[in-house]
Parts: sequence; structure tokens; C-alpha cells
Amino acid sequence: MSNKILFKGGKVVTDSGAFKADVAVTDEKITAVATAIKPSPDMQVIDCRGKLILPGAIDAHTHLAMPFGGTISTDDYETGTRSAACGGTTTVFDFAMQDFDETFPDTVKRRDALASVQATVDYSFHLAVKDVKGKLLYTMEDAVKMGVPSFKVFMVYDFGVTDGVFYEVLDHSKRIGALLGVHAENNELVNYFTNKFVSEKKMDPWYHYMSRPEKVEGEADVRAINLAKAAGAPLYIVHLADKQGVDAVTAARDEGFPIFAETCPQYLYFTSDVYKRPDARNFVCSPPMKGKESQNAIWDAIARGDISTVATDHCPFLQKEKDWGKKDFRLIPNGCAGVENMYPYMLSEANKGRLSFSKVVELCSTNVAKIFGLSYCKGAIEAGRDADIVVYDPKKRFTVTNKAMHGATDHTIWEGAELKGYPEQTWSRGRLVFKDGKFLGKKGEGKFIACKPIHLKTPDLNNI
Ligand code: DUC
Ligand code: ZN
Ligand code: ZN
Repeated sequence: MSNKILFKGGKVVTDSGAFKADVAVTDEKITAVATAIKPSPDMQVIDCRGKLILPGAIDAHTHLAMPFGGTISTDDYETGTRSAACGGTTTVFDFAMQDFDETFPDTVKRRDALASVQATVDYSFHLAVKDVKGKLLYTMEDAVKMGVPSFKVFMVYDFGVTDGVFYEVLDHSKRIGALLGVHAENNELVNYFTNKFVSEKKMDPWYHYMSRPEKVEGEADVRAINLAKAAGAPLYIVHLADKQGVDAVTAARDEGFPIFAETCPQYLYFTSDVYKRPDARNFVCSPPMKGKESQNAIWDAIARGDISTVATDHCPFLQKEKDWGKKDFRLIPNGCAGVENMYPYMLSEANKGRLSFSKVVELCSTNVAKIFGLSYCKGAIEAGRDADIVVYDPKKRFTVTNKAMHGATDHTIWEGAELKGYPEQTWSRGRLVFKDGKFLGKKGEGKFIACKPIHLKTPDLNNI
């Protein structure tokens, strides 16, 4: 027998507006969105009066159980997706890191062996490129056929790529229906500043920021965009955090190039001042939070439509691991938890009037689905899409504490943040996975979502 649910009396939010409507679900799918749907006797009715009905967020950027910084990020596919569900996120993209000499399909299989038994909500992958020597480059198309058409290169870290490899992968991506993302920071400058500060015995966490300031990211953003233009390929800049980069993205989009940028809630809420706090090490991530001018530029770019998505870069580490670098910023594992905080924070900003609820849906769900080839099943409250639904209470007040979070981490940079409104229920393909602060899902119930090939030719996402 099929499972029928009716979300009744709420206000549905899409990327273009909000309207009163009921939402009918049968099993895993939304079957109708209309005013005054009459409940049939076999329907479970969810009273949504006074509530917003939103598509589940799709977090385009997480690092789950990732070996990094001398350890492994704290959340695995189970605890990371549990935390996601409890913040209204119903799909996560994880970065599957290629090993040297490994084909891309093998990377996907290696990570999916873990994710498929652990995930509590749906997931997909981006492939982080380390090695495209010889035939490995050509295994990218095999990954596209498996439903993983997005790749990412790093311009920093010991596994970062040269500009030549970056160009080669861009050039190849556009031929095979793939989209390349980039972590843009100038590696040479990071090394130069790091060595300089270490030789001057300036090693507290403030110098993490000082070794990767605005110009370090800005130069790499500009170079990455130039390489994409030269290759005639689309580009997705992950975790954009600086004004120079925002300006370069805006200019390229104005010229008609398919350049897309993602930012993260931590860059919208915190500035580099956090690196002066006694707990500064907990905020160490790369790129670091920047100054107020960059933060304002990011918010302005969101309003103009030049930043297309918001994602978390969720990459948590335990307090004892963060503590390794109290006196030497080089030893702090880079990354922070955020997967449970993104949608609540962005929606709270909407509720406080900084942007519209529709804009949040666009940034955190609809555009992510459009860019990464998931619009056929995710990213909107619409008949035919998966029943990934958040019932949001705009009246609830919520103060973030780590105790109330559902991941495996023992601290949060969001501790004490005061939110206006909070998700009350999260449904993942018609299953209730979160209600009134409690996780109700199960390990293994999330499934891999295959993405369609990606062919982005202009900055305009309206026709996808
Ligand atoms: N930056 C982080 O802060 N963590 C994970 C990877 C990255 O690039
Ligand atoms: Zn990164
Ligand atoms: Zn990242």
C-alpha cells in the first residue's frame, strides 16, 4: 500500500515567490501542489498552518570522513547526514578525493561503499582531482556516466594542481558534460607568508588569516577565471570569500561567461576578527574569514545574483585536534562544522529581512540542483520531484548550542548565534527524518543521487 501525506494550510516557497498551497505526497514523490487539496481517508495530514513549506536544502560542499590535516574530519556519512537532516538539508554533496593512480570511477566506488550503508539522507559526489596523468584524464567521462559530472581542483595544498593541469581539466570537462570547481588560493603566496611569519615567530591563529589574506584568494580567483575563459569552459568557484574575487566573478558574468560562485554562511556571519578571539583556532578554515569590506561585497553579490549558491564547506574536527595548533597555526586542521546551521541561518536572515525566503531557496536548493544536474528530482516543491520537504516555523526562536546539534563534533563556531525561525520537520523522500529537535531517520536510508551531465554555456540558470 502506498504512503500518502498531505501538507495542509502552509505557504509554499519557491525560488520565485511564495503562495498558500497544499502539497500532496505519495511514497517518495510530490504528486500535487494546489490550493485546498481535499484529504482522502488514506492520507496522513500534516497541519502546516502558520508554517512555510520549503524544499530541503542541498549542501553542495561537504567533506565527510575526509583524511586531512593529520586526522580525519569528525563527521562520517552517518553523523554528517544526520546533522544535515536536523538542519533541513536533505541532500549533501561530498568531495570524493581521488588517490594518486586511481581512476575516477574507482574513487566513486570506494567512497560510495561507505556512504551507501551510512547515509541517512540522500547524497551525491564531486570528484576532487589529484592525478590526470596518462589515461586517468579519460576516466572522467566514466564518472560522468555514473552520475558524477562535477570535479574540483585545488590550487593549494600538497595535492593542488599546476595551472597547466587546471587548464587541461577545464578543457576536457567542457567536452564531456562536466563542470569543474576550484578552491582558489595562491599557493606560492600562502607558502611565502607562512614561512615569513614562522621565521618571525608569529604563529598564533591570527597568522593563519595573515598568511591567506584577501589578495591571496583574490589573485587565484582572477587567474582561475582567466583560465576558464581561455579554455572556453564553465567554472564553479567554491567558498568565495573575498571582494576581489566577487568583482572578478561579476565582471566575467557581465561579459557572458558561465562563471558561478558559491559562498558559505561563515563568510556572511563572521569576519577575520574571529582570529583575535581566545578560541580563534576553532575558526581556522581555508579560505579564512575576511574583513568587513569583503563580507559586504559577498552580500551585495547575493542580492545582484552574482553568487549562485550557498554551501557549507562542512569539515569538522574535534576540539583536541584544533588544540594542536594553539601555538602554531600550521598544525590546526582546517575546517569547521556547518551542515546543520546553513539553512536555519540563511532562513533566519530572511526572516529578519536581509533577503527574501525565495532567495534562500534559490541559493541553498534550486540553483544547486540546476547547476549540478539534479533538477529532475530535487530543488523545488513541485509535482514530480522528490518529497524532500522542510516545514519551517518562522516564529520559533533558537539559540545555537553544540549540545542541540546532531553531528559528532564537540564544539561549534555558531555557539550562541540567535536565529529567528527554525525548521520544525524535515522529510526526506517522504520519510520524516527530523521533528521538534529530534532525529528520526535511519542509517542507510539515504541513497546516491545520480546527476545528469552538465552543459552550462551562459551565466543564466533560468532555462534549466
Ligand atoms: N578547507 C578547509 O577549511 N577544510 C577542508 C578543505 C579546505 O579546502
Ligand atoms: Zn576548499
Ligand atoms: Zn571544501
